[in-house]
This record gives sequence, structure tokens and C-alpha cells, in this order.
Amino acid sequence: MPDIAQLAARLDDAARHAEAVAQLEEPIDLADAYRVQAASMGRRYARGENRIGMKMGFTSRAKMAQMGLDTMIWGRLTDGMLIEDGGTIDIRRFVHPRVEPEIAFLLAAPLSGIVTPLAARAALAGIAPALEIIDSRYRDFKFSLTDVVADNSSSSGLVVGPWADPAIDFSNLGMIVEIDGVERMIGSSAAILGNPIRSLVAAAKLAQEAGEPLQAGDIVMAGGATAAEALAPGQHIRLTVQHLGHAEFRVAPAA
Ligand code: OOG
Ligand code: MG
Repeated sequence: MPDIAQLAARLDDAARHAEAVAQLEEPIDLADAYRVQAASMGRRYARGENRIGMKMGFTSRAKMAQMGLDTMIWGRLTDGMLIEDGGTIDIRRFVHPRVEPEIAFLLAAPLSGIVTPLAARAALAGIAPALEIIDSRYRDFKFSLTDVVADNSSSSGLVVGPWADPAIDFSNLGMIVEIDGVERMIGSSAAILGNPIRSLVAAAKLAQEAGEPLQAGDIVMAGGATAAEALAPGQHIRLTVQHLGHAEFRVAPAA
């Protein structure tokens, strides 16, 4: 029997102190990995962070290929992970952060269990260009499926751009990330499960199964549309999503 609380503490401490840890050696199944995630997030809530929604992972071929895993995963988002659009991060808060372009959903109504894409769309208050900062707590950013799930699916930060009218067709929008003005990641929202709404449909089911159904006001991150890129001090990261606008942040220069 894995010691859920002990593994949760190890991963939470690694995140808190920005110190890499070894991959889990203990045999653990997927259900236990999600228990570790819940327990480690419980420690963050106990320190005053609040749940704001969930993130989906491995919803595009590019992300699956980069990390060598092909099972959809999810993680919990808190207000402590929010980075203001246009804000600056201190890289020392992270182990080895990477950035990836995503689409964020904002819910106007609860969305729970098995829902149709149409129902998912009807529950939306807005959609936005978003950048996720992922940061595996495992050494060398290497992990198994259960490792990454236990580590809250590498959730670390999110930058959400302006909310747009969800009535627009967002199934195939061009997405470009410039780093210091140079185009570095180019993709389409269609890379996310063929249509990012499918990520929200999957999130509604997974959240309900976990006993934490999606609520009005929740943010759901659809998953990276391209492979992630490593962050370095001094960078300016800017995502443009066709028809939706921009989300951007800076990494503070080395001290
Ligand atoms: C796991 C998290 C995956 C995504 O958008 O696919 C993810 C990782 O790559 O570290 O956030
Ligand atoms: Mg992501």
C-alpha cells in the first residue's frame, strides 16, 4: 500500500521549495496517483490557496509525442498559480519551467458528467488565449503516467488573456507563440483533440468522477496545442490566438 500522505508531502515540498525529486519508486496505480494529487493539493488549500478550476493534459499529439505518454490526464488549478496577463515571473520559484500555448474556458454554469459538445458550449461564459507554465517536480522533467498525475500534472502557472465571446467558432484558430519577438511555436486550436470543446467535455466527466464537478466560474485549461518550450531568464513570451487576441508574460532577468 503506497503511503499517500507521505508521497503528497514529498511532491508538495518539492513544488514549494522548487527542488527536484526522484521519480516515485513505490508501485502505484492511477487511482492512487490521483489520490496523491488530491492530498498534495489539500496541503495547498490548507495554506490558503483556493481551487479555481482544472487543467487537461496530453490532449494533443504534439504533447503526447514530446513526453512519450498518450493517456489524457488532468490537474487542479488554484489562485496561487494565476499570473497576471502582462506580468513577470521569477524563474527561481520553479524547478525547470516550460511554457505551452492553450485555450482557456470560463464556465457560466455547472457542467457535470456526460455532456454533449453542444451542452459544453452552452455552459461557457468566455474563452481566452492562455499560456500554461508547466514545471515537473521530477528531476530532468522525466516521469511515468502515474508520476505526473501524482505531481498535479505538472501544473505550475497560468496566464489567461482577455475573455472573448464563446459564440465564435474556436475549432480551428491559428496559435503562435513568440519568444523575444521570434515565432517559436505555431499551431492550431484543432490540435487539441480535433476541437478544444472535446477537452471540456472530457473535463466535465473526469471532474464529476473525482467528486469535484465543474462549477460556474471555473476555468478549464484545454491542454497544450504544441510541444512545450523551456523558459529562461529575461524572456518575453507572447501568444496570439486568431480572433481571440494575446496573452503574455515576462521572465525576470537573472539577478
Ligand atoms: C504534463 C502536463 C501536460 C498539457 O497541456 O498537455 C499538459 C507535462 O507535460 O509536464 O499540461
Ligand atoms: Mg498544459
